[in-house]
Amino acid sequence: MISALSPRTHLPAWQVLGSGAVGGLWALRLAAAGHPVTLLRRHPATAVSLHLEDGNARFSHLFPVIALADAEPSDWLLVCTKAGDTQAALAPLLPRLTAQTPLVLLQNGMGADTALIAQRPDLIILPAITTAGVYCRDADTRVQAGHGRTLIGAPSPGHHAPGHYSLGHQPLAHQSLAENVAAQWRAAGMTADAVTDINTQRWHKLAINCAINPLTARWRCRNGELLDNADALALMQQLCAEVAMVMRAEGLAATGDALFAQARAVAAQTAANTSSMLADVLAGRPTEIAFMNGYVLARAQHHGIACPVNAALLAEITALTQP
Ligand code: KPL
Repeated sequence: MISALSPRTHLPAWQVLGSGAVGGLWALRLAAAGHPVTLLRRHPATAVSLHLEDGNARFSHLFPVIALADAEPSDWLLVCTKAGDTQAALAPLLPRLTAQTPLVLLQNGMGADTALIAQRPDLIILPAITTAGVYCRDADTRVQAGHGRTLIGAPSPGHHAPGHYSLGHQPLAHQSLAENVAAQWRAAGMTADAVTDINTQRWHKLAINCAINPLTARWRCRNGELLDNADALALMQQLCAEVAMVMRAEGLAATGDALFAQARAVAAQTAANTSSMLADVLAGRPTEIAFMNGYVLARAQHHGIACPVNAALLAEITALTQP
C-alpha cells in the first residue's frame, strides 16, 4: 500500500499538464505525499480517478480537472506533454502565467522549450529528465516498473541553444528552485536530484534517444534486439559519432565511442522495452523525432556540421507517421 497522506494545505500545489505515463505517475506520487494536485486538460472534464501500481503497492486518487482556458496558475506547473504538443497545449494558459509559477518541463527530447522561451522570456523554466520506468496499463492505471533517476536543474545562463533562458543574474535563485523541486519529489518517493549541469545531462539522454529510438522504429523491434542486428549497430555507431561532433561544437565533452558504449548499455538495460518512438509508430501517432535527431540536426546546421545519418533517419521516421 502506498500510504495516502491527507492533503496538507501547507504543501505546494501542483498543476500537471499531460497525464500520460510520466505525468500520471508524478501526479499520483505528489498526491500520495499530500500535495494538492490538479490535472489540466484542453477541455472541461469532471474529476479523474487514476491508480498507481508499484510492485504490490497500490494507490488511487480522484483528481480535480480544470480546463486550460479556465485555470489560474498555482505554485508549480509540471509539463509532461509530448514535446511536439507543448506549445499548443500551453497556449490557453500562457497569458496568465507569471514568474510566480515556475514551469518544470519533464519531457523527452530537446527544443520544445525554444519557442516558449522566445515567446515568454520572463517565465522561469526548469528542464528535468527521468529514467523512471512507467507505463499505462490502461487509461487510468500507471505502473511503475523501475524508479530510475530524475534530474532537474536551472539551465546555465548564456545557454547557447536557440531561445535563451532568462536567468539574467539570477542563476542561483533558479538553481535553488530546482533544489526545492527535487526535495519535494524525493519526499514524494521519487529518486530525484538537482544538478548544476542539466544541459549536459539532457544532451546525454538525447544522444541515447537518437541512437536507439529511430532504429527500433525502423526495424520495429524491442530495444535489446538492436544489439543482435549488425546493420542497426553500424547505424547506431554512426549516429553516435555525429551526435558527439555536435555536442563538442556545443562546448560539451563527448566522443562517439563513449556515446556508442552508453547507447549499447542502455539498449541492454532496457532490452524488453518498446521504445517510445516505436510505440508512437505502432499507434499511428506523430513521433518525437523532430525533438531528438531533428534537434541535433538543427544544432548541426547552426555549427555547419554535416549529419547525414541523422538526417536520413529523420526523413525516414517522419514519413512513417505522415498522414
Ligand atoms: O527513453 C527511451 C525511450 O523509449 O524513449 C529509451 C531510453 C530508449 C528506453 O526505451
